[in-house]
Amino acid sequence: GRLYVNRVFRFSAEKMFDLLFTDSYFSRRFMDARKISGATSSSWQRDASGSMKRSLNYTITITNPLVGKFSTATENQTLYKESREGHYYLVDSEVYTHDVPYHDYFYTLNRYCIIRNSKRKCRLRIYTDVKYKKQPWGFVKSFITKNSWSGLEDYFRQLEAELLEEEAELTQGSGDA
Ligand code: YK8
Repeated sequence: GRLYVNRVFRFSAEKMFDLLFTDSYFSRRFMDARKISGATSSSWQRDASGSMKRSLNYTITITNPLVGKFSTATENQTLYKESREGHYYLVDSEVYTHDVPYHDYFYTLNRYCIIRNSKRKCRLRIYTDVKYKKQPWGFVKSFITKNSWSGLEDYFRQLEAELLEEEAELTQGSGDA
């Protein structure tokens, strides 16, 4: 896998969780910017193992010329019970893109780790891996992996940039920059 984001932000761990994993103004605006439309999400619900789960459905717009312009997608998120509110959040997110070539072979696993640094600082780490449900031919596999990395890199680079902008806006208002 790859580590796409690994950085300290000047807002609390709790704030980071709210921005990324609730129906926040930030996440809605980010989806608009990425042309992700028709999003529906369930609320966080505890499962039998004690972890929290929710799922999202949406339509993504794809810029890769090898693929159709749109695909529906499902994202299943797990907030592990090892998480500690305000201190440490571990979220795994499995993303299935239903309408791309070879969609039945692979999905993407994004692991988000938010760690409290101080009252108003946290570290965000995002680790990504392309997972296979069945083994495709070698050349198909490298094709899928290569095309996934480029799309993911672009996505997380923009997410990091938008978070930095949010940070700038928040610190401006509080006068302790
Ligand atoms: C989530 C991973 C692969 C997929 C795409 C498929 C290439 C198909 C390969 C063929 C288009 C928002 C991606 C990037 C679409 C976007 C997905 C996003 C960014 C040619 C063999 C959607 C995070 C996420 C996870 C997986 C990404 C897809 O929050 O290349």
